[in-house]
Amino acid sequence: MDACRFLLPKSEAQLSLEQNLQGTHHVGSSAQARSSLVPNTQPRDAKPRLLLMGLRRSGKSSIASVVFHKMPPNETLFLESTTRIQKDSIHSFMDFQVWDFPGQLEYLEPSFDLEDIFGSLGALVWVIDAQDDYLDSVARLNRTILTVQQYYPGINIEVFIHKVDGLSEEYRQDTFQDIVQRISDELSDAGYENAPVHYYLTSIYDYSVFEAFSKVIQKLIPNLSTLENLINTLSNNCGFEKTYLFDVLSKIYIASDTRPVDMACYEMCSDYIDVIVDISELYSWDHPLRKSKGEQVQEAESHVILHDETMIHLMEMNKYLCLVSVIRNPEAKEKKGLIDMNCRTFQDALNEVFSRSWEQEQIEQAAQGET
Ligand SMILES: Nc1nc2c(ncn2[C@@H]2O[C@H](COP(=O)(O)OP(=O)(O)OP(=O)(O)O)[C@@H](O)[C@H]2O)c(=O)[nH]1
Ligand SMILES: [Mg+2]
Repeated sequence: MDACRFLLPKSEAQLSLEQNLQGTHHVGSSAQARSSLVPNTQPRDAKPRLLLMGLRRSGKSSIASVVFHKMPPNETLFLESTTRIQKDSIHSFMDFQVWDFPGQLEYLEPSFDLEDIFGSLGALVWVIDAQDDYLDSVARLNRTILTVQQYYPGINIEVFIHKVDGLSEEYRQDTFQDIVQRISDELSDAGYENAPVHYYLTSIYDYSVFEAFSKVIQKLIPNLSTLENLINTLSNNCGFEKTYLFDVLSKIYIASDTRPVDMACYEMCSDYIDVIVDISELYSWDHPLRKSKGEQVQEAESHVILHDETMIHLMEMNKYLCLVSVIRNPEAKEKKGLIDMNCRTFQDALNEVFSRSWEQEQIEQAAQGET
């Protein structure tokens, strides 16, 4: 394994990876300094909101804890039932909020203000326990969709058919088909054809919940197609088989090239981030006698060559994001310098995309202020 860079004295970038690891920038740390490259001009309440809803014990809090708080899946067994809405502010490449609802909350009753709950553009993530009887959950989801759609047609509805780890492959597919059918039938009976509802098979015991959340978050990123175009150009020029742009802490990928996602590839890249974060934790501490041998690169960078000559290449892009690529070309190790250079060019373009959207928001806000 070629991880020699991580034996060098600590660079600023390694420090930021550590900070990410310690979770200092994540939930509830609004005082944390932000990278100047990441837009932060939205008013607090304009952050996109993800609502986690579903019946009791369907797995909502477990999903939020595993994805955003790095809780090991087994420990979710000890989570208590949620009694009030849990609001998490996530500060990352894009600020957003995750609201975890108590299963028993009757939010459609007139005493609840729909504007308060659904008013901020985002996604409604409905969690269905696939190991349990799901008819009630489907009925309640349909009622929610029909109510919400009248007032907020722009909201994305994402259905997590959850806890599928306990189901056989065949039963999983049958359950999936059955749920999709029931929801679309009921909605079209109510006169609502082609509802924008998307379905995912998920479990906290594998990567499926990260993959599903990645898809949910990607729909909220305004520059997604620009990011995908940039990644496609990079991948084609460097012969990458698959490239992901990851949020380091949650390991959600915010964009990838447009080739089909291969789960094994995603798992490999996601695990590699853990390896690098662990290694930088071990070796990047300050040593009073250690002196830098020369100029240090700003961002953490590493690659590893596996037994079948596949190369995994990782480069930190900014405080929150890193680019991980899989290259199945034995010649790649001779062209490492070229790969690094192309990734740096991509990094410049990426940061320009973010700074541009930041400028755009400032212009929009100034225009709003004038009117
Ligand atoms: N097998 C399996 N169990 C899961 C999964 N996700 C959650 N669970 C279990 O489901 C149980 C309920 O999880 P919670 O996250 O507390 O459910 P909730 O939807 O937040 O429940 P309320 O707060 O009561 O609405 C816990 O024992 C979890 O360990 C999963 O993917 N697979
Ligand atoms: Mg809960």
